[in-house]
Amino acid sequence: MKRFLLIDPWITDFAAYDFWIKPLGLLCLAALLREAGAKVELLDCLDRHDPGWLAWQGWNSARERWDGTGKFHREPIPKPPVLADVPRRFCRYGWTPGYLRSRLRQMERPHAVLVTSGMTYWYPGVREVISKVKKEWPGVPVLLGGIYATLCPEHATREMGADYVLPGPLSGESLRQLWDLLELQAPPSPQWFAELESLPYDLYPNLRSAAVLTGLGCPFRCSFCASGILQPQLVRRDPKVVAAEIATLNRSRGVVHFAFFDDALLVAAEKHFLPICEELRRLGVHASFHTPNGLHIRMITPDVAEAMAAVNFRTVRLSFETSNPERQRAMGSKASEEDLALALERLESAGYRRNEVGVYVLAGLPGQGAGEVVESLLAVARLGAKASLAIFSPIPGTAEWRKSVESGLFPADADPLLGNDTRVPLRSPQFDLSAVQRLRDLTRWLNRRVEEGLFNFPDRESLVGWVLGEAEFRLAGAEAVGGTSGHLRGMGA
Ligand code: B12
Repeated sequence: MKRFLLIDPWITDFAAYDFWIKPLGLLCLAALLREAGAKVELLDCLDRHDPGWLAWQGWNSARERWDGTGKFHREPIPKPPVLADVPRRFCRYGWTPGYLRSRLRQMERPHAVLVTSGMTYWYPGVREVISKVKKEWPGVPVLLGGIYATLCPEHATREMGADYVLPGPLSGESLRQLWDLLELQAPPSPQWFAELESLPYDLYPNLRSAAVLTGLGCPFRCSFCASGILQPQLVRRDPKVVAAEIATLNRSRGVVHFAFFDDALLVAAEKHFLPICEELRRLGVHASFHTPNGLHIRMITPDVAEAMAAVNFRTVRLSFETSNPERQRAMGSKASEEDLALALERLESAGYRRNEVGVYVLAGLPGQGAGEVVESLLAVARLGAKASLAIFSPIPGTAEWRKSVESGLFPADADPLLGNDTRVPLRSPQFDLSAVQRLRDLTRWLNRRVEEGLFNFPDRESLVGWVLGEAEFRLAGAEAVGGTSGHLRGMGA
C-alpha cells in the first residue's frame, strides 16, 4: 500500500491568529488519495490542539476564545533582509522545528510528501519545512501545491527545494499529472469536488473546530482578489451532503464551531445556502457557525438573514471594502452604502444586533487616500455595525497587482515577501505604518462607540488630520480600547 505524508507548514509573518484555520486543499487531496487506496498521514504545523504538541509544551489543552479561535505559539526568527525596513518582530507561528522533527522521526518513511502553501508571503515557512523533510528522508520526493505555488509558480519552482511544484486547482489535467507522479492508478473524476462526501477530519486526533467548504471559486471578479485565478469556475457540493458532514462532526466528534471558507457562499442561495441551513435544522445540529471570509452584501436577503439566525451564525462578516462609489464601481460594483444599510436592516429584522455584524473595510488600495478609509469607517459606524480593517496587499495576477506594478509601487518580479500586508503600507505614497496604526486605533474606537450606542463622531476632516499625524486631538477613551499611536491629546471628540 502506498503511504503519503501531507504537511501544512507553519506561518512566518509579523502577525498571525488562528481563525479556525485548516488546510482545506490538503484535506481534499487526502480524501482523493484515500479513495485511490493509499494510506495518508497529516502533519498540520498549525494544529494548536495536536495532543503531541500540547504535551511537548507541557499543556493539557490549548487556550481559546469562546468561538474556538486562539493564539498560535510563536517564536521570533530573523527577519528576511527584504523586510528589514519593517519595524516589527518577524515570527514563526505554529509548531517548532524541534517538534516537527520529532514527529518525522516517529514516522515510517513515506513514498512521497505533499506540502501545501497558503499566503504568497508565507513561503519562508514552506521552504523551511521542505528542507527539514529533505534532511530526514533524502530521496523521498516532495511535491508542493497550494495558493502560493499557484500564484507564484516560478518563484516556488526556483526557491522551495521541492522536487515538483504543481500549481493550480486539482482539475482533470493536474490530477492526471499528480496520479502519474505518485504512480497511482485511475485518477479521480474531474467532478471530484462536487462529489466529495466529506473531508477526512479523522486525521485530526483532537478536533475542536472545523472549516467547511461548500463550494470552490466565485463568479465575481473583484479587482483585488485572486479567487478567479485559484479556481476559475464555481463548483459546489450537494447541500445535503454538506449538512450531513457537519452533523456527523457535531455528533460524533463534538465539534461546535464551524467556519465557512467559501468565496461565494450566498450565490444562488435558494439552491445552495438555504437548503444547507434547512437541512442543518432538520438534522437538529446545535453549533455555532462563522463566516470569517466576507459575505456578499447584496445577497443578504430576508430569507438568508433568517436562515443564518435560525441555525446560529455567530460571526457574520460582510465584504464592503469602501464607501466610495467610484472605487466600488472600479472594483466590481459589489455593494454600495445603501446595499449595506439594507443588509443590516434585514439582519436586524432576523434577530441580530447590528453591532454583532463585522464589516470589512479595505485600506491602502492603489490611489486610495486616508480620507476614503476614514469615510468608509464612519459610514459603517453610522449604520451601527462594527468595521474590520483589512490592509490591502497586491496579489500576483490580480488587476490591483497590475496597477501597483504600473504605478511603480512594485517591480513586476517582486519578491512575494514584499506583498506582506504589514509592509505594503510602507511603500504607499498615501500611507505609512503610523497612519495604518492610527486607522486601526480609530477602528477600535469607533467600534467601541457603536457598542456603547454612542453615535456622535468627530467630523471626517479632523479624523483624517489625526490619522495622518497632522492634527492632534483626543479620542476619548482611545487608550482604554488599546490605542497605541500616541498624540491622543488636545481637542475633545
Ligand atoms: C478562508 C480564507 C481566509 C480565512 C482563513 C485564513 C487561512 N489562512 O486559512 C480568513 C478569513 C481568516 C482569511 C484571512 C485573510 N486572507 Co484569506 N482567504 C481564504 C480563502 C477564501 C480560502 C482558502 C481556502 O481554504 N481555499 C480552499 C482550498 C481547497 O484551496 P487551496 O488551498 O488553494 O487548495 C486547492 C489547490 O491549491 C490544491 N492544493 C492545495 N494544496 C496542495 C498541495 C499539493 C501537493 C497539490 C498537488 C495541490 C494542492 O488543491 C486544492 C483544490 O484545488 C482564500 C481564497 C481562495 N479562494 O483560496 C483567501 C486568500 C488566501 N486570503 C487572502 C488574503 C489577502 C487574506 C488576508 C491577508 C486579508 C486581509 N487583508 O486581512 C487575511 C490574512 C489572515 C491570515 N494572516 O491568515 C488572499 C491571499 C493573498 C496572498 N498574497 O497570498 C486570498 C487568496 C484571497 C484573495 N484576496 O485573493 N482568509
